[in-house]
Amino acid sequence: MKSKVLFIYPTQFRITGLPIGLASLSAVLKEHGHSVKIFDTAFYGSETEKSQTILRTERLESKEVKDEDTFTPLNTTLLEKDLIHYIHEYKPDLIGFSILETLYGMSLDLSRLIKKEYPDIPIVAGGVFPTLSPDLVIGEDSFDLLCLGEGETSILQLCDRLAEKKPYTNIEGLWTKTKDTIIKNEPSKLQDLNTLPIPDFTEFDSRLFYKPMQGKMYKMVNIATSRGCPNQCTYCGSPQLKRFYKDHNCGLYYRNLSGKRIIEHIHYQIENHSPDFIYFSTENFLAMKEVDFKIFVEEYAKIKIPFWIQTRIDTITKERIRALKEVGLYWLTLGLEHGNEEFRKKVLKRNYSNQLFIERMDILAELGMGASLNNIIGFPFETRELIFDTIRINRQLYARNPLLESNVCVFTPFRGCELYSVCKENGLLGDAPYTTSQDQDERSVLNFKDDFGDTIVRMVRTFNLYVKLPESYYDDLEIAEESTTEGDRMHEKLLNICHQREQEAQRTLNARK
Ligand code: B12
Ligand code: SF4
Repeated sequence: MKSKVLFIYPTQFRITGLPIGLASLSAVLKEHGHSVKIFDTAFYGSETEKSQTILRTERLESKEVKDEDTFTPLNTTLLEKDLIHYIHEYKPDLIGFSILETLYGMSLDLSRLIKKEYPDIPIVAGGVFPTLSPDLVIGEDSFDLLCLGEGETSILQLCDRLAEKKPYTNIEGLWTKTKDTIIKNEPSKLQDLNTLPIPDFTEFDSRLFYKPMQGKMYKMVNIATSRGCPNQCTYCGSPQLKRFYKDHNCGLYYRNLSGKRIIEHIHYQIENHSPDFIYFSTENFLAMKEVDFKIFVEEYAKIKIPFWIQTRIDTITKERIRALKEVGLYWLTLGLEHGNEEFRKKVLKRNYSNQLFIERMDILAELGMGASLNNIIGFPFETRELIFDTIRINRQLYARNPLLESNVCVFTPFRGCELYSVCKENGLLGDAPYTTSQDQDERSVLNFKDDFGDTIVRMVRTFNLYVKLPESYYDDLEIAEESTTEGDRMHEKLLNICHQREQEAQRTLNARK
């Protein structure tokens, strides 16, 4: 007998892309004969609710996507009803939730509903949030088990034991609730990435494969060339996960796939899913060793599918970008995060100069490459002036390379991150024990003492207008910051001017070509 597992992937409305974690668990379980199904929440929402794609276009962060609906139509049925019906039909032996902090609220609602309807099916919580906040999550009645850290070996043993009807309270990596106690086992050792099976995406909703890129929807598969990251940014979960594994003697969190294995992953996904784009979801793609990079470039030249990477600015060199462009690199995402060198170094622990950032970005301009720049505003100790430092460097970069796109998001104090503790010590955290996705949009969840919270809302609304319009518009932009009738009118007017300027620039560029 084998086990039947249902993984629930709670995700924000229309956030597409494939989660490697669940795909990896799915591959391991199927390899050992267990069966897996996946239920996601991405396409439940009302037609009036704006997708992140639309919100990003409205903030001038990316090109308008006209065909989003064609590939990701909404479900017309009710989430809760569908989930219960799904469980009724599939009759799983185990239900597993994969949880990020912003989706914890939704995970609680759904797990409580399931527990009420099916009290005998064990429910296990796993993912970054349960790993970084295990006591909070295991304290919740609807979760019977919790997986600490990477789950491939723990979930397999759990499913084997369930199938054999054996006790499962002594499995590495699992916390188990009994009637009167919680049994807390140490996390399991970290995986050797090169020997793990290739992530299995076959059980995911086909709509999750589609992501926008430069105004068009593409069928994409995610490939993770590494896990973890060598850096220390204070607002990010990766350094905390690194510390967690180190403290528990599990090994080094930051690991890379060999160049040969990366190519095997790519071929496997192409054969199984025929993507028209590849998204390397690795945090820092170019941290790859030279020997693996060479194999990658040589082999990818035969693949001929455009791809998109995320990397850190200090990994960019002309030779590497040129080599990647020749084999299909279409787009890059880079974290700029803050424009003030001192603040970036001290508060964010991102230590590079603006000069270096500009020089490396010039390599992209020279090679005719576009990129998205991620920016964050609303950090503790930030001021309006400091936000303008971020705007200023984005302006400089945009003037040097009009193919760039700037994204802005509001700092979120994720539990377990270094800046979370700083916010706590400084009395900036609100009453809510965790952040939900609704909190995340444009208003900070921090309790700023003055009106800085309102400043953040105003700056999110106008960030890209400040980046893209000449400074002669700055007086008008101050009016456009306000959500008043006059402010809205001005905002609309400036957006139109900005669109016109971009269209003219595009026409000039086309004429030159
Ligand atoms: C790729 C990526 C994405 C992808 C894919 C998301 C996904 N769920 O995998 C996309 C682009 C969609 C994405 C989006 C977002 N992301 Co993201 N993302 C990442 C990134 C860079 C890598 C994730 C990954 O592939 N890891 C590798 C896999 C193998 O690890 P894993 O997913 O943790 O899974 C393992 C274990 O956790 C465990 N496990 C996981 N689930 C389960 C379930 C069960 C039942 C069990 C037993 C075990 C288990 O086993 C897995 C295999 O070993 C991480 C950084 C990081 N270091 O985690 C951020 C990260 C996860 N993202 C983060 C955030 C905040 C977001 C967004 C909210 C951002 C936003 N504002 O839009 C959205 C929300 C997404 C949504 N679903 O709605 C945060 C989460 C913070 C937190 N404390 O919860 C992270 C940690 C980055 C950060 N800033 O700190 N993201
Ligand atoms: S470089 Fe990116 S993934 Fe690495 S610690 Fe910093 S924010 Fe996190």
